[in-house]
Amino acid sequence: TESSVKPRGALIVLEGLDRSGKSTQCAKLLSFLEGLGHPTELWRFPDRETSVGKMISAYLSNKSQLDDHTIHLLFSANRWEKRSLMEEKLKTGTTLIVDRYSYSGVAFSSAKGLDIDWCKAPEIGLLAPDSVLYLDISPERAAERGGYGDERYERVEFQKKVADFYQTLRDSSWKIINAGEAMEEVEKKIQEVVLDKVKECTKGKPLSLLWS
Ligand code: FDM
Ligand code: MG
Repeated sequence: TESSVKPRGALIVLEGLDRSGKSTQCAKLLSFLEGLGHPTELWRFPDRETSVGKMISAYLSNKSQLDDHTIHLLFSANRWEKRSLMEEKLKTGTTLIVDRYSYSGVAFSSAKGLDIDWCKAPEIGLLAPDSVLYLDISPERAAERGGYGDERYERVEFQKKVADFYQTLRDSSWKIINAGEAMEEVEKKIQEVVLDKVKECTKGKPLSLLWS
């Protein structure tokens, strides 16, 4: 059909442990794509600006306590409240670079002991990324990188469990980037993968939904 060949923006997700370099690489990728003239925005989850996001932020900084299921659903709600804007941006040609998405949601909550299928369920129907780039670093090396802050989850033992669940979640479409390499190397690898995807989406690659 005519609409299926409409050019659109690409949904690019970066995932990885805390201190894997996601935020730095997201910022670099944004200026790279902008420099090539592609309309691009950088998003992150949790989006701490919304009212749901403020509850999440209070929880992460240990200012509030919440049941594990409750905070899981808030993280998911935080993605749902941005879903329609996300679709609109993509359909009007803006590429979105997203720093963490549903995979963080499932990996972190499963690492606490919640059932993985229960964790996936509220993500069903969100937009599926065109590309997931996983910045791969060992929990020990990540911890050496200037150490962690005071937020919940920033502990090596916990991050090890998160890494195991990321492993369970990944499929053959994920691009595993060795995040232990020099920053410039990581940057170049990400650029290659992402440019291909941006081109596919320009040619009308259809949007699909999680969880697939
Ligand atoms: N996190 C992030 C979750 O537990 N679930 C989610 O759905 C998302 C998006 O929140 F420890 C965790 C991962 C991390 C923390 O993320 C805050 P940032 O990227 O450090 O802001
Ligand atoms: Mg953090």
